[in-house]
Formats: sequence, C-alpha cells, structure tokens
Amino acid sequence: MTFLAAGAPGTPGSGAPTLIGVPYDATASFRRGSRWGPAAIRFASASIETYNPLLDRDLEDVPFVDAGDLPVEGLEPSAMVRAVRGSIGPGLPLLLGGEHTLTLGAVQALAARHRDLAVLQWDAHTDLRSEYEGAAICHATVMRRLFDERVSLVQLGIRAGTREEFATARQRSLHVSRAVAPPPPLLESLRERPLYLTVDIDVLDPSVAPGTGNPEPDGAAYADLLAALRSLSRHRVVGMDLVEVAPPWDPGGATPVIAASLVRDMLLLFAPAGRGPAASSP
Ligand SMILES: [Mn+2]
Repeated sequence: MTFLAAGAPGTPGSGAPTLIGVPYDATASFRRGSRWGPAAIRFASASIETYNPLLDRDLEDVPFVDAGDLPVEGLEPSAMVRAVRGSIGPGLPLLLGGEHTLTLGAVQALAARHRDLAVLQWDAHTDLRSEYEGAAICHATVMRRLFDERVSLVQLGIRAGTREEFATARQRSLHVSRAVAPPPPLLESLRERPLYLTVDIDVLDPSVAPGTGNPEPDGAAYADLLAALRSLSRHRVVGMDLVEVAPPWDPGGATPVIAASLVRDMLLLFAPAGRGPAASSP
C-alpha cells in the first residue's frame, strides 16, 4: 500500500481525513533534510502492512485522502504558515513534515474553528524560545507562538531546551513532562476538549529514528509513543501532524518506515471509521 494510492473511498474536500505534505525545512538550524520527509514517508508506506495486530484495525477500512504536497518551496516561514493554514479543509488533517514550524498554520486554522483547543506535543525539545537567531517564526519558537493562539499546550517526552524555556513551560504549559504518556487526571481533563496532536519524530530515541534534524539521546520507544497516543483514542482529535523526518540523515532508511507506521497508526486511532469495526461504506 502507498498513501498516495490508498484512501480511494474518500475524495478531497469530502470531509475524509486528509494527508497533506509540507516539504519545507528553510529554518532548520543544525542540518536540513526534512523537506524530503513527505516523499520518503510515502515511499516507505509501500513497505508496511495496512493491518496493525496490536490495534486490530486495518487501514483498508479507513477512508482517507492523500492530497499530495503543498507548494511551499522558497516561501518565507510566515508565508508557509499561511499556506498551511489555508490548506486545512473539512476533513481531519494529518500533516507530514517538513519542519515543526508548519504546526502553527494548522493550529491557527483549527483554533479559529474550535474553541478551547488543546495542543498535545510529543517532542524531545520544548520549542519555546521567544525568538531564535532573529527569527520569531521558526522550528525553535513554534510552540511559543502557539500561546498567541490562546490554546492550551501539553508537552510530552521533553528532554532538551534552555533553562528559560523550561521555566516558560512550567509557567505557561498545561503540562510538561519527560514521560510520553499523559497522566490519567490530565486525560480526564481533556475529555471534552478538541485536541490537536503534534508529533516530532525526535521524541523517539535516535536508535529508533535517527533521520531527524536535532537528535537527542534517551528518547522514547515506539511502543511507548503508541501507548500514549492510544490513551487518547476516545478523545476528540480534530487535527494531527508528524514532523521533522529528515531522510538524508538516516542512510539505513528506517526512519521513514517508522514514520509511515506512525501515520498508519494515527489514522487507525483517530480517523472516524477507524474507531469501530470495518465501515460498510464511507
Ligand atoms: Mn524536536
């Protein structure tokens, strides 16, 4: 199966869950390459099964659309963010990065539609700088910019950032932890709220997913991340992204395969028809 060829039952604009690639890495500070993330994830998707036995669900029962890539090459970061904002249609979006900055556009679109939006971020890094190397909108500041959108921020798997960023997180985030699992009281408090899930692939350990711009030691295992996502499977998820997959930094090619598996599992958990037995028709 490949994502571009899959999802035949859905049509763009129909309200079906929609994959949108954002091949953009212009603000990468250490090493670029995430612009090739969406293409590599789609290529790798041919190698994975549509069925996940752990979830006992099959992607063949989940109508979704792959809308291809946004034409964002060469844009300034603020223009890329606007393009992402404008791409969010009626269906549940799952954006494929690309650098983390794209999250701002998706959250702007969804915060305008859903009052009380909460953003759950799985990431090695806080991404809470007020600016970075003179830039207010970049991969190192994106979560800080979300505070301007009046959303609540939950930060999970966090293990890197400046002292100031951690102070900001403790002060302004709803929750920040080294652990990837949302604690039960937090899960309960989020029960009625619309949620946006953003997964930076670097939340995983570099031994699992080395193909990323800023790898950090001592990260999560895939099973831990999947369990954390699964704890939200009965919540109301209105948008998602998976960012910072940078294929050139993983010559072994595992990272895009892991990312494709994660895309499958996010669709299985949160796309509407994935919540029960096979849908008879979309
Ligand atoms: Mn990160």
